[in-house]
Amino acid sequence: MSSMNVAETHSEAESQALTDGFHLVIDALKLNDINTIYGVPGIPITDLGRLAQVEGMRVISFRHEQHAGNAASIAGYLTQKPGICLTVSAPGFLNGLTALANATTNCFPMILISGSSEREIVDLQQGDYEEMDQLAIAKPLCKAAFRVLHAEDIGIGVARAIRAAVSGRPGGVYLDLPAKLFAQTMDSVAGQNSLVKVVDAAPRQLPAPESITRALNVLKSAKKPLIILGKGAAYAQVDQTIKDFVEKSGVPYLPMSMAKGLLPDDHPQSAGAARSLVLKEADVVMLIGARLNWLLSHGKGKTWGEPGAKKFIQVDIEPREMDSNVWIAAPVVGDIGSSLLEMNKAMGDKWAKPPVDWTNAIQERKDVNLAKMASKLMNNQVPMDFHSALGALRTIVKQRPDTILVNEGANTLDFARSIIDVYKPRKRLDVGTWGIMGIGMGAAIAAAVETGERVLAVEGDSAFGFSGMEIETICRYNLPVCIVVFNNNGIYRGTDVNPAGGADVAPTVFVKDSRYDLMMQAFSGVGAYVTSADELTQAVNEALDSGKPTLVNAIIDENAGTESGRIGNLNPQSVVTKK
Ligand code: ADP
Ligand code: TZD
Ligand code: MG
Repeated sequence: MSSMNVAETHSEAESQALTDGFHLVIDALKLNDINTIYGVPGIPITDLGRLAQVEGMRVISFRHEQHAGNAASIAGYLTQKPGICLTVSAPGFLNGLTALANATTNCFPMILISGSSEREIVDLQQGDYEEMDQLAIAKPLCKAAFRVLHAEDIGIGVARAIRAAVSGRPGGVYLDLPAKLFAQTMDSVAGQNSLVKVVDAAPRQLPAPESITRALNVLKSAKKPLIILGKGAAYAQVDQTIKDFVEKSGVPYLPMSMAKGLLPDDHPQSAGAARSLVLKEADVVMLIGARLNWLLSHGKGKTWGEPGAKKFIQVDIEPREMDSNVWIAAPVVGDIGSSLLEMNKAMGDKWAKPPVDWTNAIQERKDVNLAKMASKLMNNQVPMDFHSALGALRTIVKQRPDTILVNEGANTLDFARSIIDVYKPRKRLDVGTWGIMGIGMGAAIAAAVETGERVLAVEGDSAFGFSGMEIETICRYNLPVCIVVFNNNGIYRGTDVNPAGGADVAPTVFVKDSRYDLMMQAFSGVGAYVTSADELTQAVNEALDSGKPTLVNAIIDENAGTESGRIGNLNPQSVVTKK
């Protein structure tokens, strides 16, 4: 009888097998093919990271949450699955929040999952460990924010977060998981049944047929048409459809910085090297996954020539983007894949190419500008200027078109954007819509982790500093990242002096000749110090051959840069005359 009892108790325990909040979060993510977490451990999520590793997830642990968040957002951009950033309460959450807001601004899908303190204490403001009403603070800074209080709701909470992040215009989502949730238990079968595998998380959005006809009529009427491709077009991963459309139409196109490579930058229809001409002169401009924000001077003003002389066509998934800055004559609201597919069909095989006057004028301008640039690129002077250093990197990227280029800084950004050609889609990651410094190492890490490709991060010395400590993360995971720091001793240039003549240096100036290469060596990475284009070429090629974490400290003439790179015009002028 006693043995009988033992057996019964045993089977009862089996049928009562339990799961908990930790496991349900991990199972919910894995069920939706999310297999990587970027984060920083601590109370209450340390065990979540450990258990995620046990369950076969890749957990990339950073030195600061902002960079983990930037990595998650770039993972989202590259894969169309929301990147996951995992943070601790209040301060960790706030560190991640910048990245969440930046992701939302850039239309990148990510989910910031943050542990939080006890609701009862937080809501009475009784001073809990890392107390903060995180949900309320996140809400205005992201696309959607949710909190899960009960283990049986984890599946639904994760599903809602995924849908909110990737459907329609993608963006950042906040998921608040209070400490108590993780230890809550429930029957494991019921737990598994509570999970949701999201079906069709980002449904196609078919454009209205009349919007397609309207758009093509406007395009057909153009004498000087122009297409502008934005990073929404790169995100959409419909590369062939876009190429077909651009080539069928014969219309010159301009890629926004992260759309470079959707068609190779040396494509005959690229108007990249005649940017000011085409923006000013075009009579019909078709925007595909690009917004008329500050990066395009809001579609008006001097850049755009004669006021009211242009008609705009805009293809975007977000209806409210239309008319946000100027009148859109032909809005096409739909996903880019479906919209361009319809247009390709409707254009047939006899679509008339744009007038040759227009395409010839563009070609002439391109030839002049490219010749002007070419003469500056090839020289081996010491110290390097931006052109000689970038000329070397331009050649390397041409030889290695699969390399993912990460780029931030002011002059370092602006020069690299126009000098380094990109040959394949989603191979250029940069400061995005905000022009934010600090995306560098997070983007580089995510690019390496998500694609397995070599990564070349071209960084201003100031830009690098924002996320520089993550080189330890790069070394720890042995990622094939080569960082080139454009060391010009400061922000924009290294020559400013304190106008008051005091002991402090000017606000834009750093320690002269800083040895960023030695930082890398401190973590057993490869550090190189180079002063000429030839040395730079050699160091970067070695890094990309070996795949070893490398930092190349590239000495750039400290006089070479200009204030704010190419956006100095955005600096307000002081109206108070100095005494
Ligand atoms: P850029 O900075 O390169 O000009 P933006 O970030 O300003 O690009 O614009 C990207 C646009 O692409 C956003 O308006 C977004 O709504 C849109 N978008 C993103 N994904 C898609 C998609 N799959 N289909 C259509 N539009 C999209
Ligand atoms: N802080 C953040 C988060 N983003 C910013 N864009 C800035 C500050 C302001 N800023 C720029 O816009 S560029 C830049 C800063 C600090 C650095 C430029 O210096 P650099 O590049 O060394 O990176 P160059 O090549 O010297 O111009
Ligand atoms: Mg600098």
